[in-house]
Amino acid sequence: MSVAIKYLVSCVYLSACNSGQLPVGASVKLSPSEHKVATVVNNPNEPPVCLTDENGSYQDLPILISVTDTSGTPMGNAEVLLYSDYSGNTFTGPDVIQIFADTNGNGVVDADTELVSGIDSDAYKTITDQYNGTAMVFVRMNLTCPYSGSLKAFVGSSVAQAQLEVFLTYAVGTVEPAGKLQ
Ligand SMILES: [Ca+2]
Repeated sequence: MSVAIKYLVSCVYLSACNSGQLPVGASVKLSPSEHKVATVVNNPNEPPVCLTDENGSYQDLPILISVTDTSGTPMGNAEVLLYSDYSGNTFTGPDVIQIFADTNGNGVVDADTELVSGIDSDAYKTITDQYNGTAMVFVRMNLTCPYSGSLKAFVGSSVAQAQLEVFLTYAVGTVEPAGKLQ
């Protein structure tokens, strides 16, 4: 049996011969690449603290991951590694940014079963769709305190970041303190 035929036969059994074999020059992109949210301070004398319990507020943001080859063609079956700042598995303080995988495909976060950035979570890996070269995750941004962090995606030697920020604004009629709260 020739080498070529052996390769074809093994492909039949493995079904995804190109998975994990990225050509040099694969490129990853995150959309949106930036998201900033204002949180209102009603009493400037009480700096906000991060609330991660049921009293906290949050926003869920879908982020599209796209992988292309050197000619810009969508690349399917590419493995993407995802990390976030201030998550349970990357930070010792309150996990104000959480990554969720919509594993049941209903288009929204199911917090009890879809968290992939918890304190015990391994680094999250996802695979791009074989036809359009994309994948999607949700980030849950806690809105109770200010921070600036990012979601980072790695594919081979390519890195993309989505900047995620919550900043303070002061309610009308309040006097902004002289020092910056952040
Ligand atoms: Ca879901």
